[in-house]
Amino acid sequence: MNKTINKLIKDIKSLRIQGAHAVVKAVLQGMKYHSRVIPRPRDLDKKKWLKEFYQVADKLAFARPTEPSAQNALKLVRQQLELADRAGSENFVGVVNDTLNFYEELIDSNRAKIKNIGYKLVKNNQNILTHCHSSTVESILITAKQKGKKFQVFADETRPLFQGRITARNLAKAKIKVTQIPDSASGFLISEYSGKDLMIDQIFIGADAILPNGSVLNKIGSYDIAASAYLNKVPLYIFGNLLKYDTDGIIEIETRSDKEVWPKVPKGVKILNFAFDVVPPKFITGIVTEFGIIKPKDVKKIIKNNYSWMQV
Ligand code: RUB
Repeated sequence: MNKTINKLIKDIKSLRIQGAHAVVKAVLQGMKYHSRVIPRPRDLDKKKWLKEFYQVADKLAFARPTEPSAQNALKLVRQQLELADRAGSENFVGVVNDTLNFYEELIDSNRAKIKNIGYKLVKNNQNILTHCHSSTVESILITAKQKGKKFQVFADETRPLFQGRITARNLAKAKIKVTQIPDSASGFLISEYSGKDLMIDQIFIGADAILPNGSVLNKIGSYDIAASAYLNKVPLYIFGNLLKYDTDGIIEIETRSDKEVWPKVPKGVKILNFAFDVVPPKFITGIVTEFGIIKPKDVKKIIKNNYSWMQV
């Protein structure tokens, strides 16, 4: 495989590129680049070109298995290539690039819509808890700050790879009052036992995958936070565009290397290192999407009305 693509896949797998948004953007760049470096279909047999393209495109789209947004991009490209092929076109490179540019513009415009809707949820003097590093949540909080809202954020560390530090650092840079807490402190802060000053008013987390039944996959630890939120009647909002929809609802939850948890694990100790977990619909107050703040039960219908191509 080409060196550039190899490096890209390595960066995605190692989390040098992390978060669904950054991952899908990198995958789109990789697919476009690859379509340009394989010899043109007229020099190569068309079938051979497609085979070469899909071999690498698949690897890119599934570099993180729990990222349907990247996989949906490939689905759309596949549909467009099939149409072009049937119409006798040889301009496969053009089709790949146009389709992925369209998809990328959709991601960007969805993000702008979510930002506009989302920052209004932030109220003055609130304590907001977030988990891991979601660039979508981060953009909401920064926008709220820019709009003059006064609030503070508690960001958990997110072991084992500490993506919560990225969040804390970026929010501090944006002059948002931010406190980093160990993951094990989240439940306590969500509960009333933490006291009036510390108790969390709202929880904002991102999404990697949104399933047909309205449940959401996000960084491991989301379930615990969501369950505490439900128990204490603290609103939990998920921020994510519906291109993260997983049509099958049986998406694989990525498990990662033992070494991330304990580099020199003693003999006889087993490690279990899930990258993500599932937040069930009943724990979710609302999913902030490009189509507004929706209820989990409405996800499927909204996909059918707006992104019907996903289900083909
Ligand atoms: C990151 C994570 C983020 C979502 C959404 O996990 O769970 O909450 O990907 O991110 P990891 P975004 O660090 O394992 O990639 O809002 O940027 O799409």
